Amino acid sequence: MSFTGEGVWEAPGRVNLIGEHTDYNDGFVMPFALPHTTVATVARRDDGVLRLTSADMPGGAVELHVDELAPGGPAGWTDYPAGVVWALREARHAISGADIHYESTVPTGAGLSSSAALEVVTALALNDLYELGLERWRLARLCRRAENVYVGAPTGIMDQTAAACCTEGHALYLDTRDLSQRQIPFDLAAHGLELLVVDTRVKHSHSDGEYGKRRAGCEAGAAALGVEALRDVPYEGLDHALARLADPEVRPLVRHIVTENHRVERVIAHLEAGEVRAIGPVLTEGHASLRDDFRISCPELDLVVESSLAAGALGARMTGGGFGGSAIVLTETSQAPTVTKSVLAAFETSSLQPPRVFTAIPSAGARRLS
Ligand code: GAF
Repeated sequence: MSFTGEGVWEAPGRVNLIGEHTDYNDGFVMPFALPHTTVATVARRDDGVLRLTSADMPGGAVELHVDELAPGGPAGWTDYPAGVVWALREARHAISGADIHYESTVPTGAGLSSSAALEVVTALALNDLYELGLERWRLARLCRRAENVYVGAPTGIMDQTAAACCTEGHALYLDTRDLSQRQIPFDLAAHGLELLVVDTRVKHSHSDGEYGKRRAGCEAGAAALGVEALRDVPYEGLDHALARLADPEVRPLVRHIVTENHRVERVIAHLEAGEVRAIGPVLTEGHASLRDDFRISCPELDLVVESSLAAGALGARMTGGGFGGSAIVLTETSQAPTVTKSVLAAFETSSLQPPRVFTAIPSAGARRLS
């Protein structure tokens, strides 16, 4: 640490329980925050300098001038906080500089939204220090703009909203069209259940371009069907909609989005009825749809799903953007060691590096610590 900040803030990583790739289709998502967080120690500056350091990144301090920030700058971890400052200033908030030091326990490259944690902790700290008075959903929107325009990643708004708005013991049901939200109680331990996160520790190199292609395919589907977004295709009208789509590449993308939105609603209904075990098969169905229709799984993620189900897990699916990263596994707490052993053994048999397995505890969203 090279300075004493005016305050300390943190923002979490997330897993998504259900609702994958629906967020850029105006659809529904259901993430919850992990206890893993990015902590930022922050002090204001009035000389126009943004000085960034990280305990986790080599290379020492990076100094940028806030009035020179522009999309297309140097690629690297500092793009995320710099993008947030750029987005705040673009929205006419007078940020005149800051010293920020980061330390993070959010695994990077694991599909657990370490970049959104970095963005949101920066936005929240500057919101407080500069007394901007922006609501959390607005901060999430600015962070998404930083990611889309400054960083250049065409993501939706799920991850930033999860980091900004999740609350302890809940999953966040978010309608990504109007950003309305509901906190859904999600206390698996009280039901004798556990949700494991299995980080495969692989990231397939084509992931970035493929995300954009899926997004473009969904937009082509919406245009062909004459709707604003695929969210507007009703589940009951899916067969009719599919019959109207000429492009065989687009059809399965549309089927995934429409069925996935329906799966979010089914999961909510089960949770609200106290039928927590019943969400397992819905999660597994979601994985099959991501694997076969959206085609963003990979052998390692499929192996987690197959080996955990074979050992008695109630449901399993990949989570996040895909092509590597993490899967989630719902299991009876009593079965968790057997399920974990089965997954580890399957990876060993396939000569893959051992995945990292931990229990997901629904945790707090971004907050000021001191
Ligand atoms: C990534 C993106 F950042 C999110 O916006 C979302 O689309 C997700 O992939 C897939 O559901 O995490």
